Amino acid sequence: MNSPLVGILMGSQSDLDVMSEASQVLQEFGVPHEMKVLSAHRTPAGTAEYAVNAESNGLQVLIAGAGAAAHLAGVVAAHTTLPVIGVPLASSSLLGLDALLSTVQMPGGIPVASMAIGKAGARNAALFAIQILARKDPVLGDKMRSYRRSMREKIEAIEL
Ligand code: RP5
Repeated sequence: MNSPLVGILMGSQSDLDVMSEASQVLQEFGVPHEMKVLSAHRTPAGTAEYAVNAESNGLQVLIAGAGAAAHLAGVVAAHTTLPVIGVPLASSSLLGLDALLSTVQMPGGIPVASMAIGKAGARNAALFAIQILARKDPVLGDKMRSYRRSMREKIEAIEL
């Protein structure tokens, strides 16, 4: 097994169902990745350690999904200069709006690329990570073009 290029982090095991969407996409594209439960507030030291060592461990992009007052992506981004993609999750009574604002409203200086709430966001996080990796990997670029082509062809084939 090749060493992981993408790290998928989530704040709780209860986030796994949604964040597995990102893993599935990376699997489809043949991108080696790893998944970890790391919480910005429950395991702050472990989260910081993972982020600090991510680049030297060979990771190139990090995806962080969390719900409620979702500070995971921002905390991870504070500890690395790797690109960090945040996925807001609908795990509280505010249905993800809280997590969306927490993820997207990073103060200037430490960017987090925020995706949509939930499964669409998890899927897009993986696709965005692949687009980043594809800048240096022409085979991955070809796979992304073919993925787009197949989406287009499915729509064009619809006869009403
Ligand atoms: C966040 O709190 C997690 O990312 C999760 O979405 C939410 C609830 O976590 P649990 O109480 O289910 O562990 O930190």
